[in-house]
Amino acid sequence: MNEVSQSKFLSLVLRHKPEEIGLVLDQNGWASIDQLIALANACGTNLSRSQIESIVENSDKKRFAISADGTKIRANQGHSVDIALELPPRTPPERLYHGTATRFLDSIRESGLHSASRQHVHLSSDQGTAEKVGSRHGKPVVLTVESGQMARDGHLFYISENGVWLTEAVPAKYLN
Ligand code: HQG
Repeated sequence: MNEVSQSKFLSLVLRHKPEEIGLVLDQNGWASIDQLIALANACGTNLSRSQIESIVENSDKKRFAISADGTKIRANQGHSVDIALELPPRTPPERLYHGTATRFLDSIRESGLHSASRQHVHLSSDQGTAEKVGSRHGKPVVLTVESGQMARDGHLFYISENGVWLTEAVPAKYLN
């Protein structure tokens, strides 16, 4: 299995379906690295400590973090499982960007951005990153979010370990 497949495997079990291999995440999304390796290998996905370290280090988006004591790993964002990242609320820049596909625009204009299966709506501080996120879904389009105004109106924003801005939902009136 190459590093990309291993990284996708980590995204699956650390963000969405830990139960698929019997992995247990704690309330903050951390998994024991030893347990992860044992369970992965038991279900036929070869994974070693050094391979995990290499994925964490080389992931283009810095998707995963290893705990300070080196025993645990978690995904920095993107979860659908109900865990608390325990990020402090942060004041966002005046504008943030969300990349999506053109086919979603009508629905987004009507009901705003919702987090779909994930815990948060994901926003980028630059348009280029947002465009890449959108192109995963089809013909990309970048929406501007009036995040400064949202924050003044009481909406909370967080920034993940890897620099992705997160908020619960974006009502349509804050979108351009
Ligand atoms: C869309 C990747 C219709 C939304 C990325 C998006 C990101 C609506 C899709 C992270 C809607 C959900 C997350 C509405 C939102 N009607 N469609 N009202 N509101 N949508 O994958 O933001 O590579 O759950 O626009 O880089 O694309 O996995 O979210 O198109 O950071 O590390 O519903 O995943 O990171 O799609 O991506 P997703 P996303 P990784």
